[in-house]
Amino acid sequence: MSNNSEKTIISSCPHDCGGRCVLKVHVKDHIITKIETDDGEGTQLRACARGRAYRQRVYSPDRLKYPMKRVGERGEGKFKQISWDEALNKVSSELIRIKETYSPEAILNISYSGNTGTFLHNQLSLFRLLTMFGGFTPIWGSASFWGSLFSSETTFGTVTAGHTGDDIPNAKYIILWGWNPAETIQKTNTAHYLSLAKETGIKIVAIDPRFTDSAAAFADQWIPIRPGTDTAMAIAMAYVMITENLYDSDFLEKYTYGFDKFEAYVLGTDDTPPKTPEWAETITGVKAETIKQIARQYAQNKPSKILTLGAPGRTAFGEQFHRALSTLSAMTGNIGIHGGEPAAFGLPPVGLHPAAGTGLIARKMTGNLPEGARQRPALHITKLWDAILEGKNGGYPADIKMAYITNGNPVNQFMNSNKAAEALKKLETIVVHEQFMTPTARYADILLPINTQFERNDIIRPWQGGPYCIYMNKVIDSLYESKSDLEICTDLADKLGINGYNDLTEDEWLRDFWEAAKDLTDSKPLPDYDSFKKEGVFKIKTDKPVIAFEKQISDPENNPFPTPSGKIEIYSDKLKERNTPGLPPIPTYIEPWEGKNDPLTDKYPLQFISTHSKRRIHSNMDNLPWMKELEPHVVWVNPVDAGIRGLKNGDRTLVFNDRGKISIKVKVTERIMPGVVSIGQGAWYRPDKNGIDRGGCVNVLLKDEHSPAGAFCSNTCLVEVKKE
Ligand SMILES: Nc1nc2c(c(=O)[nH]1)N[C@H]1C(S)=C(S)[C@@H](COP(=O)(O)OP(=O)(O)OC[C@H]3O[C@@H](n4cnc5c(=O)[nH]c(N)nc54)[C@H](O)[C@@H]3O)O[C@H]1N2
Ligand SMILES: Nc1nc2c(c(=O)[nH]1)N[C@H]1C(S)=C(S)[C@@H](COP(=O)(O)OP(=O)(O)OC[C@H]3O[C@@H](n4cnc5c(=O)[nH]c(N)nc54)[C@H](O)[C@@H]3O)O[C@H]1N2
Ligand code: SF4
Ligand SMILES: [Mo]
Repeated sequence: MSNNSEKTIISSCPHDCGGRCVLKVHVKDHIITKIETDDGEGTQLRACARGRAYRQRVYSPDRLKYPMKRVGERGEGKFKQISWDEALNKVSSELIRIKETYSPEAILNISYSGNTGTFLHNQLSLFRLLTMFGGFTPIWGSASFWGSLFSSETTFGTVTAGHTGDDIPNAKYIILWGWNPAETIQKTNTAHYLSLAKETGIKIVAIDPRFTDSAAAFADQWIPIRPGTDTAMAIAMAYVMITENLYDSDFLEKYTYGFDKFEAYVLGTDDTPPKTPEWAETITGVKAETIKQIARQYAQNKPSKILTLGAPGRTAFGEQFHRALSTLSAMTGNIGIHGGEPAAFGLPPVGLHPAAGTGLIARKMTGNLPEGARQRPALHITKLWDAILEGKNGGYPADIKMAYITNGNPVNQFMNSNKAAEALKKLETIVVHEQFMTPTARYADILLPINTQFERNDIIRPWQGGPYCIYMNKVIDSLYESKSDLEICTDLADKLGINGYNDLTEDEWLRDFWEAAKDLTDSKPLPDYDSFKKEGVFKIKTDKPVIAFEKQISDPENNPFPTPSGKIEIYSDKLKERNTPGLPPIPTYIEPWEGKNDPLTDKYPLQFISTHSKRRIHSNMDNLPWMKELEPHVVWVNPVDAGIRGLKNGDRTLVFNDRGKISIKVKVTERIMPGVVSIGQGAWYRPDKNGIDRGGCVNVLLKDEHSPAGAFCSNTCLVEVKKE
């Protein structure tokens, strides 16, 4: 084919948004000219504005172009170009120095969600290198949905507990519980299935402190609720179902374990107060009558679905929220049936097995591990800054001396950005692999430029599983001097004298993965590698929606749930034994810190939530002009709260608490309930000389604390707002 002819190449976005859509990339003379999306057979996997704008990200003047070393202060962003050889010599000599002077666990690997669902190019490149080098301190905790994962494991014994999106129109009643898929992508096409449901007249309600685009587009009723109190509403719904005999006692008897203990708590026969709708009204701000109505409608319109992902559980004691919702789905027998849903982690039992990528990488690694290269004790993602500042003296497992950061923007995305900045200044060495000069990259000593997915080959599976996969074909050669994480780690392995890190080409790796995927995946047949690569998209044909726990419900004798009791565990003996404060064996409402009764409300009376934004994938794309046009970055404040503070639409305000201050314009709107304010997460941290963040990064405000099981509490926070 001549260089002049235009070609169309199939790819996708690998960042951590909930979609995995088809990008049809047009390329002419090695330049990307435009990006279209799926117009093929079957349900189309249509890209959003962010995916279609990706050309601007690839060709952004801000792309990191060559290796650099820091010449200014950490955080200042002053760097000087160096050669790859100098950069990699420095990185390898620092790795050796830190390991030999201190110990391997002095090296903290902060690699996060820059690539998710990709088989080859992801955070495992560094994970594998550092493991083969002799170990490091890893991190744990999913900012996204740890509460939900924990709940699904505890209640159902597995996280494969969701339905495919095409089951949505099978429901008779749908609750969008802190769920906004019109803006915050969950599974590709969810909004499409919700519109089908709406067209057929299915009643949809939205429970959310904000009147979201999803509520506006799909819901018949909006129920504003105080952040972090949803568990109380769910438990009061159980009260209504029990006292009005609106629950399926046969289902509970046959399939669940420990309902009687939950029932005693709900009714108050265990010496706690009864969890009446009136009790919940004072906590949640939702009228008792509304709670009764929702409980009755959910129970009486079977099959019914509660759809949620992480936001109400991204709160203090958020684990309880997910366990309470799954209990409601069990009480109504909405599990293992089409149109129902276990209100659990949304991974459906279909599609490429995740272990095809990660598992094979792990297998390849084990043959080459040096003595003692075991996994070290991990640090929770909310505790990294304290761990660096306090070390072993503060009770942390290691004294951290070096941070190696790939695929993440932790200064921006993990809580307490000001503390992050302080902590990173304390380290001896920081290495960052990035595509852009992000707030985290500004702290690097050595900053290495990474190519984009269009500059390499990969295979990707949908974020929450699903019936398709995409071959992300390389579109153009790597721009400037950029490389992939894998290429850099391969070069470093040479410098470090590590044998067997990477003896395969990209194509050989992907071929191996595909063969492993074929063996591991139930959905058969998968096409051969070469035709998959050529076609780009493989949609697994299913004759009906794929749902979780069908066998466990239709034939329970032969298919117990993978829990200790073999049943759905409303009560958990494991949690009883674990005996951790804040993790009771049944789902209960526990009052969050920084909630409406916290004495701190005297100083900071507003509850603050941070939502995922339609113009960014976390912090990715904050710097793209096309995305800036899509939505202004503002704080939402209700007219009542604005009135008290003399704020008018468009005023510049300070949103603040003891942890930090953000300067941001206000949107005065009834789309948020009184007493609550919100800002889209992901804007880049840009502190001025007075320490006021001019970029609008929400994590300046958030407390670096996690819930007892590890949930990330980014919707638990108190602030005040005033005119700047
Ligand atoms: N307050 C608050 N904080 C939050 C949230 C919230 O709702 N509120 N949400 C949380 C959630 S759910 C999540 S998942 C986290 C996300 O946390 P992060 O994963 O830290 O966030 P991203 O902004 O996606 O950062 C990924 C970075 O990887 C870079 N990158 C992309 N591709 C590559 C690559 O191939 N190699 C390398 N080396 N880098 C690459 C991108 O440029 C980007 O800067 O944020 C969490 N933080
Ligand atoms: N466009 C876009 N899509 C994304 C992402 C992105 O960055 N951009 N990130 C992806 C990732 S990694 C994740 S984890 C998911 C996150 O997915 P979600 O957690 O579902 O998304 P959020 O936007 O944080 O929150 C959804 C809704 O919950 C509401 N909410 C907040 N706190 C509470 C509460 O206490 N109670 C109730 N009832 N509602 C509450 C918010 O107002 C918001 O409308 O999104 C994914 N999809
Ligand atoms: S950003 Fe997410 S929703 Fe948008 S096109 Fe890419 S994968 Fe799809
Ligand atoms: Mo996430």
